[in-house]
Amino acid sequence: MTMTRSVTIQEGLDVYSIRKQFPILDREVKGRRLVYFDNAATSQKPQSVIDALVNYYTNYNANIHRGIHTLAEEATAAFEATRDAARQFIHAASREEIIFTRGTTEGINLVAYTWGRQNIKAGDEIIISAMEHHSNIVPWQIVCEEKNAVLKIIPINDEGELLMPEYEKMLGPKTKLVSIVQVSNALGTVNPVKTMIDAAHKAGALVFVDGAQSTVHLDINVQEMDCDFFAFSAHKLYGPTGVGILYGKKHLLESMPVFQGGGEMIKEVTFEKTIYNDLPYKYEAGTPNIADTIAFKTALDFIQETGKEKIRKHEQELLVYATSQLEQIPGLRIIGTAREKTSVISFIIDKTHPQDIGILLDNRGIAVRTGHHCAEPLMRRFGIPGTARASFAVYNTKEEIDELVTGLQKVVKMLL
Ligand code: C6P
Repeated sequence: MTMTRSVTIQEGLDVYSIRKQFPILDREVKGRRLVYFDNAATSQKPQSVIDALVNYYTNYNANIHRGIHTLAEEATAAFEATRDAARQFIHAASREEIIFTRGTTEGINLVAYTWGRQNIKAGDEIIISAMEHHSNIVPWQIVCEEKNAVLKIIPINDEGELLMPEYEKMLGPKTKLVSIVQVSNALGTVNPVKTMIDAAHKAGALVFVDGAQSTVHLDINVQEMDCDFFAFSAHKLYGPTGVGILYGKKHLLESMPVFQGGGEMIKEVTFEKTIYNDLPYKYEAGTPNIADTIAFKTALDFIQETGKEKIRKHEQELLVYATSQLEQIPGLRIIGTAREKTSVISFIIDKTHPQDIGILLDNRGIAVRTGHHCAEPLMRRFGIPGTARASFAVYNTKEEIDELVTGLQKVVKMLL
């Protein structure tokens, strides 16, 4: 793969120098330079994030909030600095509203098992959509089964957009919660969450926003959005795996029962009674993922320094370019053609199984995800077993998209 600076500097974003910050992009796969288009599954990590992990383990590895020795103080300060950075990143009102989790999945489960179990009663309704990830289906199904409540599904059109009039009709006095994905992982659709939240609040329901795919692409302001809960994962934002954030409005987090019991989430324990800790520690039982949480701040710094607006422009250019190129491949159909999309292209090719596409592309060093993308009901809605999905990040280039197109042309020749 040859790259010249003239074609890789787009709209003020120097992709060439950004790529240099990601060591993995230099590796070869099957004898070719890696083309990584599986960013919606997890993004690659810049050297600064890898260095932050090594620095913690090399210089100040210690448990946090417990010790008074120097290492413990340094580790605690670095860990809590990530909470402040995350608060700022999503514009939460206070650091007490920022709960560290293992990821989006744990954030949704935490609210389902605490708020859900406390507040959902027989006959109540929880609304989700046809494009949810399993993480935003199964926890609510569990609550509904347990409480004899009803799970309602907002339908979508063939472009992969929510049918908003249907949603508005569903809202009513029985609606207790709307849990909605802001950006679909399988389609790239950006949902109108602000409008949905306003409508849900008018009906007296709370709203959980699954921000797993949106937080890396869109500006997130939870106060303006007015969502009640918001969850995302660090590993999709150039950060480490095993760390996520659950945001919740303070009064809700205060009123909810605890999730897990153990160290850190308590103020005082006797055999008769335990007094729980204040927010945010109330929901953070046990030793957390200290190293990865600390390194997550470095990932947020990387995004801020690069500039979210620049990143977004670059990714949108890639999306537009890739869409126009892929549309020319005979037999290829894009699944998810919403007017508002992030840089995700799901596609199928006539008479070809998505998995075969994935294997043949991998043979050319190109990583895409294939399958149902943990959104089986969505695949069923489109009547397909799955798709191949190319998802773009800040370090991807048009030249890489050209490689994908060449690879797909070969796939089509070979398989049809
Ligand atoms: N989607 C994908 O390839 P975790 O695994 O907890 O970090 O994130 C779960 C999750 C929740 N909601 C949405 C919309 C998601 O996209 C994901 C993760 C990955 O699409 C892995 S299945």
